[in-house]
Amino acid sequence: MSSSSEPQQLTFYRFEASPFSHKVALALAEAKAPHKVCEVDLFNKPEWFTAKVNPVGKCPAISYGGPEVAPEDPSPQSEKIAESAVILEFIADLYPESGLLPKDPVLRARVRYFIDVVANKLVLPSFAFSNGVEPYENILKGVDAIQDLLPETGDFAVGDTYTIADATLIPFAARLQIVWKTELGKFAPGEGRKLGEELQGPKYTKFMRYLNTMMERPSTKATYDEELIVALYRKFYS
Ligand SMILES: N[C@@H](CCC(=O)N[C@@H](CS)C(=O)NCC(=O)O)C(=O)O
Repeated sequence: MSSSSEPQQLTFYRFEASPFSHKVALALAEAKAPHKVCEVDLFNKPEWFTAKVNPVGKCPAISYGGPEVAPEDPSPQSEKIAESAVILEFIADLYPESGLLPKDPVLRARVRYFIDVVANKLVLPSFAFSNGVEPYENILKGVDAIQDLLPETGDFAVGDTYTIADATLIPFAARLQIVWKTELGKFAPGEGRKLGEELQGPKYTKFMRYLNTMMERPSTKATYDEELIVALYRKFYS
């Protein structure tokens, strides 16, 4: 595939309810990046997806460049890119003026450090709690670490603009609310509610202020369908 400074066709293969796909949806929305969406049914994964898009079979993935073709039959001339963290950096590189990755090297390092903390200290404990293998206290430790990084004032995770650090945190932070509202998960009854009580208590004011602000942001509203996710959790945990 030839490279060019003008963004080319981009097809986003997603499973809408997935937080990893949500990261990419947020970055595309914030960059105002023209793209096509192809929903992949992960419960009934189509053969073409693994054969032609992502051999690992996971969403999100994108195809970039090459001719305009049907998403189910991507061109061999397009680049196929997987892994949400890689795709987010790619979108930031395609749209440098979006500010998704700041130009300043120090801010770039802070964005990447923030992303590392979210991945290791919030995402892993959140899945472990929902699968009934770790207590919610491990999530709170992750939120502590994130809260320490959040600024005292201002809306964003790092610096003065929306970055891929925000697009990485919001999908998982938003889904914590579903855990405490619905108690859907393999944890003991009442544990989800206790998590919610802790997070809405005085210790986590800064984190909740950040989250509430981000939930009102147009890119979040355009990409987050709580009912759809609750329906998936019901299917998954029943
Ligand atoms: N590390 C990957 C994780 C993606 C992932 O686990 N996606 C799940 C949906 S939440 C998936 O596609 N699962 C289907 C499968 O594993 O077959 C990323 O960040 O993109």
